[in-house]
Amino acid sequence: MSNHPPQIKLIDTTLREGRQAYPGIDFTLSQSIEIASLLHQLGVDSIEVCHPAVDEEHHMITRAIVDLQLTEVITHARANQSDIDAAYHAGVDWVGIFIGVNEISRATRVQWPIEKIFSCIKESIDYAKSKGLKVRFTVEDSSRTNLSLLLEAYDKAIEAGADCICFSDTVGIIEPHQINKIVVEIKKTFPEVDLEGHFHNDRGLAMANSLAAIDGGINRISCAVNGLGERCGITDTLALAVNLCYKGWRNPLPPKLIQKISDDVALFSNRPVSVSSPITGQYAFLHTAHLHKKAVDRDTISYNWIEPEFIGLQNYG
Ligand code: HCA
Ligand code: CU
Repeated sequence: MSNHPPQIKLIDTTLREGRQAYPGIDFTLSQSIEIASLLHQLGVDSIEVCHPAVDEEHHMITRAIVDLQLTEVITHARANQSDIDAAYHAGVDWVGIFIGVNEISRATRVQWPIEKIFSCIKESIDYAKSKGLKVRFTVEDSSRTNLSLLLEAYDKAIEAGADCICFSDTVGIIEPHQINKIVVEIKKTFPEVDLEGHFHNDRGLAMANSLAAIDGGINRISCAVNGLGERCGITDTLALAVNLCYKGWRNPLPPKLIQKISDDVALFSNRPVSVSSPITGQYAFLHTAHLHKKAVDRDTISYNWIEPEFIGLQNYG
């Protein structure tokens, strides 16, 4: 890696992956607008919203977020024309096209031979590009995909004009040392391309994998407020942003905004944040033992990894 600090883009998918956190979760239009506006104030680089082909509500919310003109908007589409049309009609800048290529995907999802999947990758990206969309191409279940097959799929996508490729740890199975090596390999093969990582938290490793991927050269991380997402969720946008500030890779975040956006998303999703959650948990900077309290009174850094004021907290114990 070069000596320059990495420039990491935060691709917040609270309004797409977060909407999949459990059956029945639903952000209303006004809640979606509120979340998108706060994400913009927080400085995320891209807002991922819905899957417009699903239904009229997804379409309407995507369109409304686009119309706010806050920042780049990306929406989800399967690798077919009608999903891409739905994304296009919602007015987004980017479409995130995803498909799996490994045996598990072929047995349980599309059930096509690999050659047909490859032509589908090419045709769908060609089509999206012909509509003037920017394309992120994700290999679903990248972690359980043999590296040469993964690189072949990315190669087809890049050849067809994909603007970004995405490694997805769909089932949250990869470990930090593994993702680091894979990212190095992908960057060696495609040094110029933007590379995103999407890490699920099933083994509690989403944040560690995100940091290890950044260390390997990835430049975009998919994340969601309060870590919302299917099953155990994905990398938490707020904790990631603070980690990046701590490492000197992002500017400090606007004070108080972190707590506000976390509280709003917790309320709208009906999913309270655990009191011991990093950064946003009520006890993240609380001290109990007498020894700890005394030391913190002398200097807050004695028992904290960062100054609580760094993230705009005034009230802590
Ligand atoms: C999904 C799967 C996905 C896709 C990620 C992406 C995953 O919800 O359909 O498109 O970048 O975890 O692989 O969220
Ligand atoms: Cu996911």
